[in-house]
Amino acid sequence: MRRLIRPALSGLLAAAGGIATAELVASLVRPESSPLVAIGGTVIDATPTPVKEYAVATFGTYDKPLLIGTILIVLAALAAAVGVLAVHHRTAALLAIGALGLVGAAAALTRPTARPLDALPALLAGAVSAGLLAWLAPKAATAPPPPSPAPEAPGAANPAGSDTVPAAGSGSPAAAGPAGPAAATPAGRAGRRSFLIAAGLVALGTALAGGLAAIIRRSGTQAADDARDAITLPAPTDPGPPPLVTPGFYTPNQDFYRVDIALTVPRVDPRQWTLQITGMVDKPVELTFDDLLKQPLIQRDITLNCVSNEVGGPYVGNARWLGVPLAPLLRAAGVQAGADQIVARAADGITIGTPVATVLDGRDAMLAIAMNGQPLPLEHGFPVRMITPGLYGYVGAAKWITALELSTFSSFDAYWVQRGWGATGPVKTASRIDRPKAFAQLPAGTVTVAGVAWAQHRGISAVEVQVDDTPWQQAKLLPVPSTDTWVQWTWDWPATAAGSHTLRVRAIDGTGAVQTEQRAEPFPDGATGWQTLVVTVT
Ligand SMILES: Nc1nc2c(c(=O)[nH]1)N[C@H]1C(S)=C(S)[C@@H](COP(=O)(O)O)O[C@H]1N2
Ligand SMILES: [Mo]
Repeated sequence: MRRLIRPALSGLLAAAGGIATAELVASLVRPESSPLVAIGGTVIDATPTPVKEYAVATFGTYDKPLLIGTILIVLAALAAAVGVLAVHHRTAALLAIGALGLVGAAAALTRPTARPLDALPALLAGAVSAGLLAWLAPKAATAPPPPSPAPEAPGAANPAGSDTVPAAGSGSPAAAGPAGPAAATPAGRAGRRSFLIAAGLVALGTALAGGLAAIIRRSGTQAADDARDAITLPAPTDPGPPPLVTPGFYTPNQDFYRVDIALTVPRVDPRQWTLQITGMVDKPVELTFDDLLKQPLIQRDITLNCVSNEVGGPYVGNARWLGVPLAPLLRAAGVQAGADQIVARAADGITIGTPVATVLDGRDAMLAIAMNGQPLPLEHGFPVRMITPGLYGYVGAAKWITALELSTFSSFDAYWVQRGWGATGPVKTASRIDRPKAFAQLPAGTVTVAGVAWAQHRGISAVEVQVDDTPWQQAKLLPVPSTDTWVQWTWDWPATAAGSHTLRVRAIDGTGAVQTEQRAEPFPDGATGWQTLVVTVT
């Protein structure tokens, strides 16, 4: 076993050196061309929906670091195996490590946003790794521990001049240690030293390249941040209702949930950015960011939520958006008869299909450029994203958009629809208890039960709370600017009876429909069911 350590280590170091080189080159060329990002993206696209659901539900925003971590672990295991393979089959090992580079290049080239140069980092990773392995492998093999002297021949002397390390294979950990009592032969020691020096050099180079890549990458984000800071937001032509002052009504940008497939946040330069409106239109349009800022702007409060949100879950937020109404832009382009889907294309390669009807029916569907008074944060779609009140994000809220193509639902399935999710994605009525928390211990007395409820564009007409099996109680609804936002509700519970109690909430939407009790998983078109939690009154 011990004799495999150095070969495995040489495989690991060779791969690490290659990956660090690739990261460095990718940071200079394009962050999306990193083989780790490309392979990660390929894995995300190929992951079966239930697994993806599980990952989002279980790991939340940590799903991405976890994915990259897993890929690194798999690569490390493969690299160690290749290092061991190099002991007896050097050529095969070099080919295998080169092949890993080709896999990375294939992943990079098949990404939806691929450019030919994206293959470069992965190809370099393969070549550098193979070169490093070719250099390290002989050194790792110079001093393989010999078989331990057979116990039957305790007297057998170490053959003089052997370049092996006597007794190193005996199984005693100390024996192989640098200060082990069984001293290495001079040649064995020299071999080990040359391996350690080489390994140290590769480790150092890897750390330097990796560190430099991280610094360059950060400066790239900085450039996008600077472009964002340089934007002066125009005042809205139509400012909408005045902002609400109720705490918690708006979700601060830094707390706003984030769900997307982008392993690196796209960095779109607004000065280079254009939006194409093409497909089934009479007059295709191309707009620059400045063109967009010159359009009449509306300001609206709109709640956004994710179809993957579980009952009681966190993937919902409310913000004040500033943007260009989409309907007039579409009308100017002249939507042709039969076009029922707007396919948004985005810088992360995704496609999001929005029903034309929802955009043209008078609701405030917009191309948003600001969120809560700030240009869109990079993670939330800078410079321009769509917001469609009443639709889940995966059908109505494409971030980092670059093109809108008028099309039909029968001729094109967008990204999530290809993966089995519903095509039109209207939000379902939902309600959530934010206070008290599940399993809270509450002193007897009046307990304020509070939360939010949403049914964007239909609105919420009532929220009811039930304690155990007692009659449903009307919660008080706080004011809202429109039907497009969540509604904050509170109800004072006279919690007098000590013991365990079940709290339940349900909402009634603006059409009078009661939120269904029927439990449904998020897949394929949104979770349903009443949130229920248990608390103890003491
Ligand atoms: N370009 C792009 N836009 C996207 C997505 C994405 O993966 N890529 N995810 C969508 C989903 S599923 C949701 S719920 C919302 C989330 O928007 P947020 O991250 O700003 O909250 O963005 C939508 N727009
Ligand atoms: Mo979503």
